[in-house]
Amino acid sequence: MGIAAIALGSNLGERRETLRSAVHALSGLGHVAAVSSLYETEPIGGPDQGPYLNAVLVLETELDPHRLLAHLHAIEAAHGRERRTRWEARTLDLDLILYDDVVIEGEGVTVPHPRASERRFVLEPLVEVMPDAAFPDGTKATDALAQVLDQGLERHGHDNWWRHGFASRGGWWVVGQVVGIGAWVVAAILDRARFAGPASATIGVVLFLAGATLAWIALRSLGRNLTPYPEPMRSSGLVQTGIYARARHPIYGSVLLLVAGASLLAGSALALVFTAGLAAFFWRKAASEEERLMARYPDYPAYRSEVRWRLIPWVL
Ligand code: A4P
Ligand code: MG
Repeated sequence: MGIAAIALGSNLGERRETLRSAVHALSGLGHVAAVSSLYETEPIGGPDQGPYLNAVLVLETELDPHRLLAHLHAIEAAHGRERRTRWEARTLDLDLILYDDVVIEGEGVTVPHPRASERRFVLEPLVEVMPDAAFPDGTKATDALAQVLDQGLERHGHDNWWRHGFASRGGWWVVGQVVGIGAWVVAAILDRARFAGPASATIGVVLFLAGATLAWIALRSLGRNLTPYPEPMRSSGLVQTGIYARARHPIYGSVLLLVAGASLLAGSALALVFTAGLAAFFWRKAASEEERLMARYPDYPAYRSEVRWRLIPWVL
């Protein structure tokens, strides 16, 4: 278990919301031991750009520094980070400042972050959450901070700015799902204009059984990782095997097959229309989920390009 200090910065877009979402994503990488206040800071270096919001987070994690940095890049990418010019404006920058008292000067990873000790926007929040922080050469963060107090910075009140609730876990998608399925049930029960026939009944049975089978297989593969929220469970790993090697969101696919089959069995055209609505809904919900999965798992983009079916293997 390592203790990492991670600096967060944003000066493009909805800065506060981006940083809050980043803290949420980081909480999936271990235990968040502390989060500093937000600081409004003058940009240092780079082209002309707007002021930053900065903060520092302390993470207890099982990930080693290389792996952790790969996750930080994945979270940056999921928040729209583009890299063109060095030190340019960015939606989200996540820098690994310290990792225990490890020193790395390797390909792609430098720890401690080489410029951390010259920057008030890193040192001030760092000292807030780790008052005894020191660099491996023995320099105390408080001493380094005393040298850079001329850099412009203003602390926002500490108002638990990073706390995330129902909405940031994707709670409204769950509400939409309950309402959508409820509307389908009402449509299937109340529809007066019924149709019937052996062909539609047969197709209905086939779809329903296919849906039940897919649900059974997918639930067995997913096990305890199942959650109604788009946000993946904190403890869960990325499931890529079994039916998940054929479709990325087979449980949504199974629900669609079940409701399509049941609509045909009920002989309700209205229920079929609602089934189409549910298909569009699950398509979008799965996309929202994938943004979160990409922030959590650096391997997700490769998994997504390998497994092309989103909801139902070989169909959708
Ligand atoms: N890299 C190697 N080690 C690390 C590490 N410990 N943490 C690599 C983070 N990244 C590390 O980073 C450049 C390369 O460093 C990457 O390939 C990464 O794998 P980057 O994030 O692509 O680019 P960057 O952020 O523009 O570069 P850098 O050198 O991290 O910039 P800085 O020094 O972080 O400066 N002013 C204010 N007020 N607030 C800010 O937050 N940020 C910067 C960025 C400039 N001015 C600022 C702020
Ligand atoms: Mg950076």
